[in-house]
Amino acid sequence: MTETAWSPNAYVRPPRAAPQRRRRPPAPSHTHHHAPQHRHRTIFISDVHLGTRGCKAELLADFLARNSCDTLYLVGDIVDGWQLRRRWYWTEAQTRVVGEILRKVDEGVRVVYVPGNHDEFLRDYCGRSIAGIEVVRETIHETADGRRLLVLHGDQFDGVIGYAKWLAHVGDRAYGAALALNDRLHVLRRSLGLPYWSLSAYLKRKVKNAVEYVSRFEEVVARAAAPKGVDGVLCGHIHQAEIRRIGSILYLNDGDWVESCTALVEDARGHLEILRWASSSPARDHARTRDDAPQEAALIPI
Ligand SMILES: [Mn+2]
Repeated sequence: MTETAWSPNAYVRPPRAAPQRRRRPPAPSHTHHHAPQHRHRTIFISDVHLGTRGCKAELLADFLARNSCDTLYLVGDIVDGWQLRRRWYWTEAQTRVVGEILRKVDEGVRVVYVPGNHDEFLRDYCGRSIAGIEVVRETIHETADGRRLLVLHGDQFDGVIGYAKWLAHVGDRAYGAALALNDRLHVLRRSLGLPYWSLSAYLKRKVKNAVEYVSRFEEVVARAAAPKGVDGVLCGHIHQAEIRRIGSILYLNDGDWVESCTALVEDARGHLEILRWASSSPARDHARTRDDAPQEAALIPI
């Protein structure tokens, strides 16, 4: 038999003739390296927050195993140093994410790490290479069709935005939960003789602020990029994937792997698009039950 069907049952790992020359990361048992690969020129991901419960490590390991590229950009907040200082939270799936990234390095993929505010401890190593990964403060990516994109995390603009950054995380889900809580709160306040106060109305105002925060962030980033003579800017930080033109600048955000599970990908012709892995992956249902904590995800600060 010359052809082997690539089904999990038919595949038998051939015996190794000689010891491997290069030490490889442990092979993840649940991801499917023989599965069809989605081929990209470039993959951008950020805001993975490894070390937190909110991190969708299962989905990300699956995404990395099934998507190949020439260059992988890690656009900050990949490891959550803030969280790890408080309490160590690490799972097998998170180890697999690290393994999949190192596997790409071994396969010859150029991996570039632009540290964010949660992994700012890595900013001390900018200009160095760690485990084959280039660490840089910010960089320029040139697309296949010759456009120049400034790549940075985005936290440097927090100070000029003027909205509390945690508001960006008060989403619809928290609002829905608040509506249910609102009635019970009302009963409690009445029994204590307190006047009516609407938690849901309070949060609705906050959500409106969150929307304003996001659009303001996008405008501030685009405005900062314009004088640098680039065609666009790519960042993360606010956990909101986006591709839109702001003035003369193409604003791109690759989203996050805490809530939306998004990556930004470029194809061989320079076409850029947002990839939403959670809604397209067969691993989704599996991951939802094992590696998901939606109520905590909303609490991770950007
Ligand atoms: Mn950040």
